[in-house]
Amino acid sequence: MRTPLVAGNWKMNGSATLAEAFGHAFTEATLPEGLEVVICPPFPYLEAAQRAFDGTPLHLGAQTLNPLHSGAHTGEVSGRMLGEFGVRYALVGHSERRQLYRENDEQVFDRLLAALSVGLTPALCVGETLSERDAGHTMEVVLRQTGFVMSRLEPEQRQRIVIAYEPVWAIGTGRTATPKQAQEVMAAIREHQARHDHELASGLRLLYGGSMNADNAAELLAQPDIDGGLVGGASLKVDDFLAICQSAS
Ligand code: G2H
Repeated sequence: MRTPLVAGNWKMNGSATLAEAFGHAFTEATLPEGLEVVICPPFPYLEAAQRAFDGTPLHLGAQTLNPLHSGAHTGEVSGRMLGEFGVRYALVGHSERRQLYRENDEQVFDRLLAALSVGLTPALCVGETLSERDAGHTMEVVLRQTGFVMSRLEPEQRQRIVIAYEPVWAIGTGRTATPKQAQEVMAAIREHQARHDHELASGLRLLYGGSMNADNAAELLAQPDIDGGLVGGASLKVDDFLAICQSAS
């Protein structure tokens, strides 16, 4: 049995006040049994969020981390520092990091390793662009991105990661992958891993991300290979995010 997970990625949005609102709402909320819920706020709000989420089912995640523990890297934040704020998860390889900050597969892998080394659960984001989909290269791109990381990890490390499939054309566009499209790619990711390690593949948590909202979440989350969601825009509204969490079971 895979533990379902819904993670909110605030990106460069939100506030300490929003973190407090989430804390209040989730103190009272009834969630599906066993569901893990994570919020990834911008770094400056981590402390406020840690305080606000205390005693609630909400866990903290980071949107990125530096591959190193410390050093002369102006503007960067290490996994060890994140751990001091109770952070448990870290996104790596989000398409915005790959596109806007030129992160390549090697750099994504280094960040993921850094997360594992300090006990954080990395959520590896993968996904194809619209032109790659139109050219029929979806599977090739997604399996290359996942394979690059998985093939370099020890078996024990592979069990500690989560993979988020986020088609780039569905991110922040309001254009969601259909449940069938998402399921198809996510089943392929699992099948590909199963060729190497069946047990690992059946325990691997796969999240869908890309314009998930309160209206489309239930159908997406009902797909057999979708174990949760990575939610951007809709994670900035308490009621919408709560509704998405409640539709996961
Ligand atoms: C994909 C997702 C969250 P949104 O980036 O990672 O964002 O739900 O706004 O498409």
